[in-house]
Amino acid sequence: MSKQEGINAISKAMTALPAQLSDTILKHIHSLTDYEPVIGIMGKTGAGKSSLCNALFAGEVSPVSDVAAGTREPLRFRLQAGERFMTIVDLPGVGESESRDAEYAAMYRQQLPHLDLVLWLVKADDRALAVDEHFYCQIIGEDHRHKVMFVISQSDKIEPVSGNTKSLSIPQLRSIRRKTEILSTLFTPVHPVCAVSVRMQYGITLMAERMIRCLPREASSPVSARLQQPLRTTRVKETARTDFSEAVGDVLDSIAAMPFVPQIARTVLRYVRNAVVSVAHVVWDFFF
Ligand SMILES: Nc1nc2c(ncn2[C@@H]2O[C@H](COP(=O)(O)OP(=O)(O)OP(=O)(O)O)[C@@H](O)[C@H]2O)c(=O)[nH]1
Ligand SMILES: [Mg+2]
Repeated sequence: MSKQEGINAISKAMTALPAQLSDTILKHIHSLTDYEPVIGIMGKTGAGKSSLCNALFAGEVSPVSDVAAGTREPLRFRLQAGERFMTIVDLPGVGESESRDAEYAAMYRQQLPHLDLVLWLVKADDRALAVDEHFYCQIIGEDHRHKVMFVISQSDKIEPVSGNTKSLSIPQLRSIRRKTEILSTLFTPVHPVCAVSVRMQYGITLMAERMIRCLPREASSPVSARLQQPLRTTRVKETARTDFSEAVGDVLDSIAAMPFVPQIARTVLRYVRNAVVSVAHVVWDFFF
């Protein structure tokens, strides 16, 4: 299956449009298929950020900037899987000194608009949540909270820890549910709180499915393509497929709304819109 075949199929659904207009639309669809997502990751040091990224995403990781130890700059990693790229930004600050709040606020104001989603890890046995709450309230502006997804990490470390190294015990699962409720109350997050353990491979599939649902339309398919193979579940693919076809619909709508488009072309555009969206839905596999 090649990308070109997908493009051809979409192009066929637009034969009624003037060539110039369908070319413009195809160019936009091309850039949707090439979109390079950017995911931020936050949490205190040792929360399990690197471990979770490795559990979620496949591919070669290369640091983009090497920053000297001690400097608190976001670390960018570019992840390559085949011809596809994704960027992970390791964001500093949580649990550090309040005296640097102004500095962090400025850094986050600069970073957040460029991130598709931020995974915020809270270690299961970390009770110093006031620090996270302070940071969330002071540093992450209201208008970016929809980009934050809270994840309870290292769930196997929650009390009561047993000798079992394969799965969480029933009392631990109960503690996890309580911790989830505590975080939900404390942060009133836009998205549901997830719990994972990389060590025990607990909760990762569900977390990945929710992450795909939290992502903006244009980002869910490219992120799904970079997930570890077992995490590319039917649900992940269906969410991504629908998002992609709706993003294609958005392209047509925005072009139909442009002032230079002649009335007649606008009418044809509205007429073919749903057919194009349906084709995009079907040919998703050619792209991702
Ligand atoms: N028991 C257990 N340990 C884990 C889990 N995930 C990570 N760890 C361990 O926790 C430690 C910290 O994990 P990292 O992934 O390096 O954490 P980090 O947030 O990237 O840390 P910094 O980059 O230093 O901020 C490592 O020793 C991991 O092996 C988990 O699910 N369960
Ligand atoms: Mg790390």
